[in-house]
Amino acid sequence: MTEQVKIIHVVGQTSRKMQRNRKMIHHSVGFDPDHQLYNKTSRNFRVAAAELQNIDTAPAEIERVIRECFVKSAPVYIFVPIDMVNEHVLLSALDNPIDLTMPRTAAIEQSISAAIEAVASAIYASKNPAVLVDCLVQRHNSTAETKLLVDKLKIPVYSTNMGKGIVNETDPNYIGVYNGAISTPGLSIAIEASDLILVLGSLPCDTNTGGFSRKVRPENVIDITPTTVTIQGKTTFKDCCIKPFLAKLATSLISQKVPKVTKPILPPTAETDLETDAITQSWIWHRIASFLRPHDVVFGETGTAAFGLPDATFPEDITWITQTYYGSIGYATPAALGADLALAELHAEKGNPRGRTVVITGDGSIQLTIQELGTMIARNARPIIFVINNAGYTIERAIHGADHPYNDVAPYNWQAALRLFGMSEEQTKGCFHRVTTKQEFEEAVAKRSVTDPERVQMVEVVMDRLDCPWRLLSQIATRGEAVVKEMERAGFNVRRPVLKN
Ligand SMILES: Cc1ncc(C[n+]2csc(CCOP(=O)(O)OP(=O)(O)O)c2C)c(N)n1
Ligand SMILES: [Mg+2]
Repeated sequence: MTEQVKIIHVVGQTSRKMQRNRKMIHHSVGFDPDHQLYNKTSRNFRVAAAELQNIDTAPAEIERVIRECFVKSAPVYIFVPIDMVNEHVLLSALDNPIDLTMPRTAAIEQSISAAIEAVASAIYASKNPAVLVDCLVQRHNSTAETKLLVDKLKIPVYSTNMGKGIVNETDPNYIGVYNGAISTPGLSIAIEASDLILVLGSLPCDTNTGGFSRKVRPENVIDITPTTVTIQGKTTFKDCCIKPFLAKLATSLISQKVPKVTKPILPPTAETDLETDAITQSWIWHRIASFLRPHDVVFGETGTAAFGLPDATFPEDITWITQTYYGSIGYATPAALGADLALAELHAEKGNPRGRTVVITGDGSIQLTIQELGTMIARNARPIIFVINNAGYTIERAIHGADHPYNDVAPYNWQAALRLFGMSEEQTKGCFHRVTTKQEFEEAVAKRSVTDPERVQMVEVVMDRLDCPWRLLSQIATRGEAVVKEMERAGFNVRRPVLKN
């Protein structure tokens, strides 16, 4: 729900008779158990549910919630009592594919047309407009439409931490990541000077807005959400589905009327730590960027990775998956399994490019879901997993208790992990790489087994326990001076964000 991701959760239940009789079947809660308790509990975490109690309506109910899942881009549930699986339905129910297109009524068309007219007039009347692209564009399947729009506009384009990879970051109009006061030098000044910002698919949580430090006035914004368009803080058009809206906007704009904007020239972002052999946070994200290739699916796990990777300029056509709003550690590893199986399937069945799945996770996060390595190995998935071994919860050390033992994690033997989860001794040799210096990192990522993997690759990257990306420390610093002092006492080198009122 929080991240607006499509999930179809199929939940088995006790038989309808047991439900009626409130039998004390194992896994129920309490005496006289309500067998719908878990169903009821999930109400705030879904947009639709099919409670399959009646076989006559079950096929239509399943189709209804699958459609809801796609149209609303959010989780749905299908509850299947165990006795329902023996019921029969007509095979013809499968004849017609489920309609996953966005609703198109006359009222919606009218709203979209009126919104397009208003957006176009605002753009034509502006002097130095810009575009800010955020992750809900991708979650609502509107990446292609966004690309069409920015190609047409040819004005400066920015992304957010979570919205990276949607537009081409190597395009001359792409400026960088806007994260409020926690942006690279000059960047926030450049975008905040725009008299009109088209904000697409915004997810305005703290970790995606530099702790709410964006200085953008509503009267300078056209806010295009998955379902509404608001013009400069005044008029809101409802029922504007983002996908058809952006597609139509891109085709209806008249290029000659869009103002020509001089691209802001920003100071180069200097890399630091070049003199040390050690692998540092300021070095690794740029280096990982040059490892990436078009069509890769890249996961930045919550931790230093999610805050470091926004420094990387991606090649074209990267799918960037991170979830720093909900921020549940352990997400990246099983999600990467799903992504890699999907990439293989889409390649085999539709001829899509077989991109690679690249995961950058932490030694803490991966411990929550490491068993999925077993599924990866068993199913011949082949993600490249970079495990940042910094001896614990480094992000949490920066937040509080740098030396407290609750931020330590059990030091695993990562090489043995692949073996434990089912890879043969022989294969493990070509699939595990432990790197402690920049040189070793370079050697590992130059190997063909890593660049073009045939099975799971694990690169254990050893880094200092107190090394953090500047963006993370600045993010934490938005919480106030006392927090900065605590970080500095612990030895962190904090780049203070300038928080204007
Ligand atoms: C399920 C869950 N538990 C706890 C947290 C709090 N938390 C956020 S990041 C983090 C530590 C991540 O450590 P690691 O993966 O090693 O990344 P590092 O910062 O060290 O690179 C923790 C415990 C969370 N976000 N989600
Ligand atoms: Mg760690």
